Amino acid sequence: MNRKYKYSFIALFIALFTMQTVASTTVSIENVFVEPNGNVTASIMINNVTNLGVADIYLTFNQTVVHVSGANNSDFDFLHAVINNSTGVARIGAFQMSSPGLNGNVKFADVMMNAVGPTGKESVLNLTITELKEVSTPETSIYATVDNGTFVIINPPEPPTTLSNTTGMFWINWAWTGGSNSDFVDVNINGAWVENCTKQYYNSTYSPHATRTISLRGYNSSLNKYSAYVNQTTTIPNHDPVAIPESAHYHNNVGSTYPCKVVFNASASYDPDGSITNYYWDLGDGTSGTGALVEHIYSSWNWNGTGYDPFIVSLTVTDDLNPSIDHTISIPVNVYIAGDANGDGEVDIFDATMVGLEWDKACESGGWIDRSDRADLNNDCVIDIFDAVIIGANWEYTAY
Ligand SMILES: [Ca+2]
Ligand SMILES: [Ca+2]
Ligand SMILES: [Ca+2]
Ligand SMILES: [Ca+2]
Repeated sequence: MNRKYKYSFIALFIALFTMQTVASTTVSIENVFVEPNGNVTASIMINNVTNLGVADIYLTFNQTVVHVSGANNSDFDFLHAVINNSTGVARIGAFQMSSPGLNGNVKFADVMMNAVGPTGKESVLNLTITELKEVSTPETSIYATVDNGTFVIINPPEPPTTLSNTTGMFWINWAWTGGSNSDFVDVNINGAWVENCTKQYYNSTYSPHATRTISLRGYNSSLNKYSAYVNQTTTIPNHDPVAIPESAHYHNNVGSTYPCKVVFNASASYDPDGSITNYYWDLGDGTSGTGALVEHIYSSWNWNGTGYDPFIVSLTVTDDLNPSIDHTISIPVNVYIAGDANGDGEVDIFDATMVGLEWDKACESGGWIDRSDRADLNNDCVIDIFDAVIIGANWEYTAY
């Protein structure tokens, strides 16, 4: 490459490089959104400028939509605006009186505007450059492109509607319908922000019986404005305890002369969202007891003429919240006369046979069936000579 071509190449390279990196000067006004009858300020910017000394710019607008009330906050030493809202023109002039020229991104003016049209209307904010010149002698014009803006009248955001909730034992789910003109809903729980969302629900887990207040408001990003809050307070309700009465002995015998003690056990009962604080047993024969474990000896039986009627034993459990919730479950408990294993109202060979068939069975053996319970006349959880003795001692006794 000879010297001449070499320098031409360098010059071309510098020219291309300069074109790529130095953006042209632009005069722009931002898009603005405003509520009906609202006020807003939009900035006219002169960007990427060098040694700027004078600017004379027309802003034209639809005067049925927007009026201009003034212009201020210029980076220039001097600013003056002539506004005609009946024709929709604002002429704004500015210059540097004594200071050097402005460089970079220059704020020409903040333009204050009022919405005079109805919601949904908009107006182009049209810029026309009459004069844009450097501080120099002679004056040098600056070439610039224009970027117009839009003035839009929109309604403010509305709060969400139809706010409702459902609860489980450990959760609350709120659901709603988003209000109009909202870009998202701002979700707060007990006054603390949790999220901004476009979905129409919020789920969260809480401890049982928790009380939470949800506060929602809509947000419109064009107006940078929130709606009023809509609030709802929810308490997860108390859930019922579960009474579970159990006994190893559903077939019992009168125990006033020959021993037969029943043990009722409520310890499998539970409260799914708390604890059991009280156990009450109605033992069905006019007596009662309290506690998870209750022992009782029946001294009477119900003979209805043809057979025994069971005693109805009721367990009521109470949970730990105030107000508490009770839950009651009843179980039938058979009580026969001493020695009556098969429950036919007579003490005879059939009872002795049943004891014989179940001989040596024990409560924990795994072979403890309904018939074993019947044969265990003294409820000591084993079928042995002491049960046989009770039959012998009551031989031919009847329940009637
Ligand atoms: Ca409960
Ligand atoms: Ca019998
Ligand atoms: Ca028994
Ligand atoms: Ca026994």
